[in-house]
Amino acid sequence: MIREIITYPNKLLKQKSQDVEVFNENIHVLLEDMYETMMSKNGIGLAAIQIAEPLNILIINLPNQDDKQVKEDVIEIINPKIVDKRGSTLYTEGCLSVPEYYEDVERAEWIKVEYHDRNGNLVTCEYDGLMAIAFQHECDHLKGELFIEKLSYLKRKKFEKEWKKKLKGKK
Ligand code: Y12
Ligand code: CO
Repeated sequence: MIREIITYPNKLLKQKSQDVEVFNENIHVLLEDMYETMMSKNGIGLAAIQIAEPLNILIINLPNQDDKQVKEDVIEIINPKIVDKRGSTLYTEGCLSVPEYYEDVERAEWIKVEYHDRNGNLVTCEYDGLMAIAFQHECDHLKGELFIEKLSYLKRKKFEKEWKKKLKGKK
């Protein structure tokens, strides 16, 4: 089922998510909902809190070599931990909870992570490139943080002004 994506400045986005304790059918249904919701908006990553579910769950589905997103490539990530990180890289990020806004963000270039899959199996992986960036962006959602909080003071001020104007225009 396609769910509503909550957008900035909804306070729920500031909430810290909780670990999944039981890997049951409810979690599988939530993962399917997240996938349908993300695909419906052409996203490549989504955290559960973005559909108002405060659980440590995220999905990432990067385009393949043919620039296509295929469901077989979706990575379902539960209770993630970034256990090591190195280097730094700059990438122009976007977020389905801050639609139509993109800005450069600095992140670690390489990360080592641990997480559980949908059946509770522990996975250890190393990522770089876009996957490392997406993973860090989504993990921030689980801590109640958005990429706009990483902007410089002046960029954030400009963003807030533009966002207020945009929200007023929607009334
Ligand atoms: C690199 C940087 C950030 C991420 C996090 C995941 N971000 C997204 O998936 C962003 C998707 C996005 C999609 C949009 O398109 C539609 O909504 C149709 C979009 O455009 C508009 O809002 C108009 C903005 C962002 C992963 C990797
Ligand atoms: Co986001």
